[in-house]
Amino acid sequence: MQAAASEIESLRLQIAHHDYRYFVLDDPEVPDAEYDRLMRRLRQLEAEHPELVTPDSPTQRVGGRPQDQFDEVRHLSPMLSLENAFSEEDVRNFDRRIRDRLGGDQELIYACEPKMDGLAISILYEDGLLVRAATRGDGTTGEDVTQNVRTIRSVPLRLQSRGWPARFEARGEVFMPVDGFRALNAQSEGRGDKTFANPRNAAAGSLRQLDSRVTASRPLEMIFYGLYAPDESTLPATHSGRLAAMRDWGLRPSAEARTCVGIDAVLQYHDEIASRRSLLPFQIDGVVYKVDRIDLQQRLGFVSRAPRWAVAHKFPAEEELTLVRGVEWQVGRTGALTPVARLEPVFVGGVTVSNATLHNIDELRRKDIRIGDTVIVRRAGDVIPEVVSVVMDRRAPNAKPVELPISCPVCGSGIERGEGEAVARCSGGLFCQAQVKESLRHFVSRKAMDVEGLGEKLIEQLVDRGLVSSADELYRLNIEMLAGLDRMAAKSAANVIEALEASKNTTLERFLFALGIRDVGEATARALASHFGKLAALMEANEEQIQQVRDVGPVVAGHVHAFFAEARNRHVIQRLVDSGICWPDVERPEPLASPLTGKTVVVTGTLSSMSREEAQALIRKLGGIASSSVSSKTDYLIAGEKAGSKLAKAEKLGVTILDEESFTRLVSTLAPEGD
Ligand code: 9MJ
Repeated sequence: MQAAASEIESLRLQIAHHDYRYFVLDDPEVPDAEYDRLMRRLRQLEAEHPELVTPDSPTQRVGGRPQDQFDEVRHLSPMLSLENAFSEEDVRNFDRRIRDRLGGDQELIYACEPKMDGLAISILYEDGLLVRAATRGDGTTGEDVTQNVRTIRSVPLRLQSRGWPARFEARGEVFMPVDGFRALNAQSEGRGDKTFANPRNAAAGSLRQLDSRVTASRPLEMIFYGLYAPDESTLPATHSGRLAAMRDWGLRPSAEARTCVGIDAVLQYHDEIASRRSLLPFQIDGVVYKVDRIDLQQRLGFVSRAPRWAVAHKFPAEEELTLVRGVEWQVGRTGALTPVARLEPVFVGGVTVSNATLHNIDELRRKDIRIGDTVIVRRAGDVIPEVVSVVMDRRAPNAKPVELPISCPVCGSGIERGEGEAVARCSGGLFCQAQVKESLRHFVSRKAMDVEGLGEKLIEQLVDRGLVSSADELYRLNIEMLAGLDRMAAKSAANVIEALEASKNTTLERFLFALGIRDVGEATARALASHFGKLAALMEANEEQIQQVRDVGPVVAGHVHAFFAEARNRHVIQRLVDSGICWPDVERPEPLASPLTGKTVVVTGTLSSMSREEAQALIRKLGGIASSSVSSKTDYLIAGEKAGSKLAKAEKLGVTILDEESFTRLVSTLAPEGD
């Protein structure tokens, strides 16, 4: 019994220490497996000795039965709110005001920290043990959410023993990191449950659970930024000192907290955090500045509930409400129809937004966006604005559902939608002016043929006036044809012609990318160019041969093959080449002469020395064709562990079968070192 008690105590101390290393220092000492082993042992001992279980044991985070309601709690001292500043000027005024009040002309030291966008929580610790946790409520009384806060693993149930006051409240923000929020929503969506509009709502919803087992399943975290003890004299004399003390005790402050001397340094801190805002793993809605010295804080005092010594410098909101005025369909280069919401202009994320992409019809249906709806619009960092969700409470009875058009809004051709595909497409091809314009824009873009000065407006005019309907016709333009267009002086016309001329010297990969073959981005264009070396070789290749290119699967190979099979495309390519477009030969390592040269090889089962993909890459390097299905054309089958139906089929067809050892022996004598 005595032995069990002391082992239990030792395990709890070790676990608390590892929690501290992991959550506070972000520097774990042991692998997860060791931590899990300690927890398992503790659970086992506690099961054998239930009388030794105490509430601060790490096994006791999830409480007993669900509660009926949350009790009211009175905070030891009121929980404060913060005054807001929205501009540099507001912040400078704040600094001037308090310096005037303090009557000195010295620069002040400010403690600066991100303003977490979560829920303010106050936790009462007595003799180092978590005894109570409460929401802010009206500032004086809040709701008792102890059972739920106990489930948050970055909140210690027992403090590291390092000189904390016998009784104090630690204050901070409970929040849900963005990754956890996304995963939670994906899970809910998979189950057909309702999703949360943002991490803040998700954190609030998770803390408001009457069943703490639900809260325990949510990825909540807590960051601490305040301390209140009945006896102030026991606490450090600065805010930054208090954050450091809390960190020592196991209460994690923000890793971004800094002190700044003077308001210029404070504003610099603001800009620095603002520029990293979208990279942080959690959402923040501003930065908070606090006079660092507590004696000065006390001299400054409060106006109603807000301290004079602190201010929240808010970032422009990343989410705002606005109205959907209409939904239009844009036709892309490959005919894909993208619904775009026309919005009542709204200032969000630092810019005025009046359009937002709705991606595709499925997304539009899933979010159930209707014309006339009030929606949440989000713009974070440099990301394209998006409609997050509809505010259903505000839906008007006459809100109009959006339908996929039956014909292309630009050319009137039929709309096609492949089985199981999210994207609907205009079937008009190059008959559709929208597709022509988009493909020309792509053709001349920087990473494609890089024709400087040939912008969207000019392409629009060229197509609308019937001067150009395919890429090859760009190279038949002359100065006279251009000079007649709107806003086209003789000089700029000459520049465009010159840029077109200059673009003729290109590379095969740029040319392939410029053609705008479906699913062929820069990387695939590069892979195709280096694999085939010559345009003619690619144009004559069959699908199986195209699939031999690194990272090209059957779908892309199908698109590439279909593109070159189309007479109109071959014609355009011929004319482009005739107009003088050229590129240097692609340097390509000659495939080694090997027993696999020209042979069709299938890999099946699990290989111990490499993955199946690696084996296929080796086969290609040795001049073989890596195929995925066994047929009478298969020359070799490489069979690893647990080979199944392919092995059986190969045996039946009399295909030569190599085991892993024979295969590795073969390639080790032939494959050059490295890649
Ligand atoms: C947040 N939300 O991150 C305060 N806050 O200080 C920080 N909130 C605060 N400080 C006094 N970092 C009242 C509220």
